[in-house]
Amino acid sequence: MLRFASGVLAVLAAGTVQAGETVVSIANYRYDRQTVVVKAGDTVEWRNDEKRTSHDITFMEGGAASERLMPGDAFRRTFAAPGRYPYVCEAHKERPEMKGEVVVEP
Ligand SMILES: [Cu+2]
Repeated sequence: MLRFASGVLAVLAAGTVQAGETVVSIANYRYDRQTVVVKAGDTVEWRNDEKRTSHDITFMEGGAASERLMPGDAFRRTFAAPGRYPYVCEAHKERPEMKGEVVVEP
């Protein structure tokens, strides 16, 4: 019970994860989850957890792309409309682990 309570406090203190938000960590030249499924209106956050490599998130449909994310940087996008949103890291798109997809359910 104590352990559970302190875990909750740690999450709140970090202040990064809120209800309706999904985090994709980037490390070792890969997105840690290649497919994430969310609901319309949800926000996805990508976080560069590398030591020294920068990455980006570039959506295939165009229009939305992150800046080049330096280590420690994060990018967020809120998905209003249901659909499939494939993306790559433009800088490393030849790597299969640097591709991902957000599936937005109604
Ligand atoms: Cu990359």
